[in-house]
Amino acid sequence: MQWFADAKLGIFIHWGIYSVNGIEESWSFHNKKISYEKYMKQIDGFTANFYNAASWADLIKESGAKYAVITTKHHDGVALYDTKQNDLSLVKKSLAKRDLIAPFVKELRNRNIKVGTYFSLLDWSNKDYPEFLKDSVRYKLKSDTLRWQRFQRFCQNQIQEISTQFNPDLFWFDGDWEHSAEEWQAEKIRKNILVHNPNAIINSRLQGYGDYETPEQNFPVTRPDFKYWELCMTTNNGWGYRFDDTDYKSVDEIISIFTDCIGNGGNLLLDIGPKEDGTIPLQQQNILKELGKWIHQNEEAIYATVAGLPLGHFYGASTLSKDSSTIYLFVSGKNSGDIVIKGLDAKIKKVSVLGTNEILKSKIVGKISWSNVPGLVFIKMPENAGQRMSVVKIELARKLKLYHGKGGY
Ligand code: JFZ
Repeated sequence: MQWFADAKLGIFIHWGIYSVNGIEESWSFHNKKISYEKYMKQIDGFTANFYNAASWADLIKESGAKYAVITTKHHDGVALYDTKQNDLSLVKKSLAKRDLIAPFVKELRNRNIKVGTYFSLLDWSNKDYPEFLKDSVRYKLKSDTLRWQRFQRFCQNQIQEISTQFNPDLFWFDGDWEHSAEEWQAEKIRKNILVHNPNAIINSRLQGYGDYETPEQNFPVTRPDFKYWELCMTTNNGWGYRFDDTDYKSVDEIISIFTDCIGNGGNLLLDIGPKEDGTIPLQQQNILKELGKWIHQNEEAIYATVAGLPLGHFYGASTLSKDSSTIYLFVSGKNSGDIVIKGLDAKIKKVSVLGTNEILKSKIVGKISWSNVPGLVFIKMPENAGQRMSVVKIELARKLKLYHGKGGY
């Protein structure tokens, strides 16, 4: 899990036929906003005409992400790679006429970016799959176990294809909620993946057989207690390309969310949705580039770090160097007053701003001689510390020690 813990940022890619009309991925027909037939008709309009896997990978590199996760098949059952299990792929059915995953995997590997494959276990297009529309099922699993076994074989064969064709570093499953671990044979799925690649990482959406948790869109308020986790989040409102979705998060908002994730020991998996022709919306390109600029300026506070000060010591996000002798505080660029740290029981060697190396004055306030409760640390911020979030680097004379008590006398 080490590369994952160190990666901090991943880019999620939702690409599929839903980008043709620019409607919600898979859920739009499942929830009957559009008929299944009309939804599937989008396949005729999918071209991948300007798809350039190298420039996608360049953009991801530029964003500062260390891994990417791309949809190999969403709930609609349309594969983006050349599956031999059925005909429902962009290779066989669309004008793209080629495997869209293989070139991307190659370009990621060329740039040392880890490869993640999203795969939906549930497949609302497969005739052997029980569930279909929100209020209709094809059959009851218990009433036709042979039919379900046929689907299981299909599903597991597709996972096997992905394993052998792309050898992903990370399997990002989805759609597990419609069936139990036993019904999916989750244990067997996990085992087969690890037989092929013992180092593969599996997300949690495999009914308990994964390696890390995946809160989605919803931001954790208290620090999650699982060791590894990743927040997946959209740049606007939808996962796939939606021409009417202009509700983008600002770069500053994304930086603030990102620092909060890593400050709490997690990763951010930030989503983009390319158009059917393979171009990435300009707003999303801009977000990734600007985020990358900020990350590259502050790398020291990001990649080689672990979760920062626990709740209560500092009102903001922070990270720690792995040897816990350096604290990195993330401070809004607009802040120009004092910042305060409570309960820091360690001698401060030096306080500076990352990037500019400006030295900051710090002062211990309210340390009582007869008490072992540490005083408050006040740090003077420079006026107009920076356009975006700044990082205050606190070097300690020894390893971090914190007082987390309730005061007293
Ligand atoms: C899932 C997918 O359904 C979604 O399309 C996207 O791929 C995202 C990353 O993962 O998100 C969910 C999962 C469950 C529900 C909604 C979205 N749900 O139960 O309503």
